[in-house]
Amino acid sequence: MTRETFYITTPIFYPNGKPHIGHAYTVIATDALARFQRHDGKDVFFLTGTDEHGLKMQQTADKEGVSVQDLAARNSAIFRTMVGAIGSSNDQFIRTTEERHKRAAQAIWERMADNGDIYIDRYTGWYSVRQEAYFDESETTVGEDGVRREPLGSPVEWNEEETYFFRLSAYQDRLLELYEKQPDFIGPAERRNEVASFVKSGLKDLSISRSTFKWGVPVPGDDKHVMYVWVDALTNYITAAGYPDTDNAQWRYWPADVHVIGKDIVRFHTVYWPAFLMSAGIPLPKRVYAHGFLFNRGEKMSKSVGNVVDPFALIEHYGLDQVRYFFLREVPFGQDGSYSHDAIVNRTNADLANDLGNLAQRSLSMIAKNCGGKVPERGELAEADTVILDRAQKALATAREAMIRQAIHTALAAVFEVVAEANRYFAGQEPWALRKSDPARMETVLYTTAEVLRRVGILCQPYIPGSAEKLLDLLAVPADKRGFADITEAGMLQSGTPLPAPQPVFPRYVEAEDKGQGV
Ligand code: ME8
Repeated sequence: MTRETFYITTPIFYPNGKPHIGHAYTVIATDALARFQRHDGKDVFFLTGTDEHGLKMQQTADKEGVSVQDLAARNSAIFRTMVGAIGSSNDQFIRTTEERHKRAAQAIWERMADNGDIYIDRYTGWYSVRQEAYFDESETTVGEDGVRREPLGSPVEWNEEETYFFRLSAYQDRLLELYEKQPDFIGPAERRNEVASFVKSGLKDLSISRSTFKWGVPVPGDDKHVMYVWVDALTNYITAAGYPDTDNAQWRYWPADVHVIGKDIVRFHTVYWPAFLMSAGIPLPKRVYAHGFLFNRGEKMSKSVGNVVDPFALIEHYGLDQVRYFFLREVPFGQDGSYSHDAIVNRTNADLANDLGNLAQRSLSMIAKNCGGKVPERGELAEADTVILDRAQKALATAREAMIRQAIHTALAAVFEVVAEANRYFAGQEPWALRKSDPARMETVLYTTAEVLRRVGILCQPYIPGSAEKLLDLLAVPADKRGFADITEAGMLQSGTPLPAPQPVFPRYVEAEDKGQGV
């Protein structure tokens, strides 16, 4: 039987500098979404990578006195290491300087040209190198320092050259129809409204080539020009799916189920990208989801303020699953969020060390001491037992519904509500008191707790994969019995199965002089 496919992407990042926590955040969240669908039995393809062309890359290389190829290779390697360090389960890491990508970008260009949507003309206008985007004069303002800036604050410079244009204006109606007929195409809903009103206000044709520098994919048939970096960048999503070889098995993943992006690049993904695809006759992605921005103690991260957080340092300091858990649980996905040392410590100590960690530690040590280190005997289940077991089962349905609309925090909250409830169950049943009065009942209570932990462990895998694995190992759950499909009666723990010696799963974060006040 062929499994349902699920294709999910992150943006590809500019390797003009080192990765920061904002990049790591996007990858962590996308990884949780990808892992969720894998555990749910889908044939998942998860893509991330680096966007290596464009003027910004060229200018950074010139400033650093290195070749742009070397700059791209050096920083792309750091992004790749960062992606590994945050536990990303991406299936590919694409670089836009790869040969296969040049082929795909030239192929989509040719399809758009064949469709009559590309023409050459003179371009005059304002360009922001930082955004790699053109702005209408009416969108720019001149500051007190005499510098003209675009709405997000980066300087723009006057640009005048002969370029190729894409007939974006011809797609206005089809784009509006897309947002109307497929309301899920853009999430969250407020982003869809912004995009729709932008498109309604009128679309101009888009300049899609540059001839003043060489660092890009050559325009087919005119190598005086390189493609505008966004034409090439967006195409990465189909390159990795095998384009233009659409009879290749890899093409089964296209169209993508969701492009996860930050809110800064919504216009590129929901206006330009679908218009390019419509022009080239390629199916559109099913959804684009824009998350919010992270702020350091409420302040915007910026190199000049000096509060850009290095993801490697954060993981080193707090632990990988602690960092993943914090960002996924604390920040409602789609909204802006803030982080600080205290918030990370409070959240992870309360939920991971106290709630989940203590429950696992207390119940598993009791089992080791009182049940011969084996899964306890399951006697007849009382109502309290079935209630908590059912809750753990129902959390799966809640998580499924939430994850398909990228409400990661809602899914995770549902799992941790079960943990809180299981703590109340454990305290209320007092298995330590039953040890003498009713040992059979004690075994059933410990069995139920262990089975709830098995379900919670399976459900936690997308978010805190390392710790979930540790927990499932402590419960002797076989590696091939950890899918969501195993959260059933049939998958329940078998009484008498030997268990390994219990170990703590989540260390508590303790303030130490030498650890400092953190990152
Ligand atoms: O835009 N908070 O690359 P980029 C949260 N190459 N997320 C943040 C963030 C923050 N403070 N800062 C950055 C590009 N991000 C293009 C994309 S895609 C075909 C081409 C994340 O290196 C967020 O996902 O500037 C944002 O969209 C992305 O990094 C921008 O990365």
